[in-house]
Amino acid sequence: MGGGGAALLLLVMWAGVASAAVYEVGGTIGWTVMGNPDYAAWASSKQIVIGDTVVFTYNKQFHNVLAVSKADYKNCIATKPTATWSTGNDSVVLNTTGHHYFLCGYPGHCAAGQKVDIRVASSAAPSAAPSPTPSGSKPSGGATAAPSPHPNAAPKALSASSVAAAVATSLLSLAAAVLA
Ligand SMILES: [Cu+2]
Repeated sequence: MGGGGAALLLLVMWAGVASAAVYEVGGTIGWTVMGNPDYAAWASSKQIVIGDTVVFTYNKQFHNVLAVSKADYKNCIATKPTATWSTGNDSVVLNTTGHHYFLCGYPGHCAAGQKVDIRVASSAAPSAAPSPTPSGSKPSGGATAAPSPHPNAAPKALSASSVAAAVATSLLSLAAAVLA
């Protein structure tokens, strides 16, 4: 049982490392001009690597997302984007390394700061492994901490035979303990 729990834990950890990360542009503020969002600070706080996704969340009545060149990013030129998104909830997968420049095409928004320069690295730096161990997580190694992997076993009423089997099993383990 303990071995199974450990294997499950390893599988979960492996999945967490292997899957690409998803980042909400601007964090909880989202993609906007309200509240003086600092997208440069947001971008520099993230370590975005190839294959990761950034999500732009905004009111599509007032904003959109344009991918632009470095020069157009600098000068807030929205007339020749290389790509455009306008659903209000746009996921952009970053499949190439280097800088990815985005801005809002609505008049004045880019100039007001609604622009972001996202730098995509080829892989995470070795010193910064993506392991945000949340405080209050389970103590290491313990079958007791893991939730039961058999949720459908719980509601089943104990039949006489299963009780007998359980009794027999505990007797066996008691005998084993005594004999050991
Ligand atoms: Cu806008």
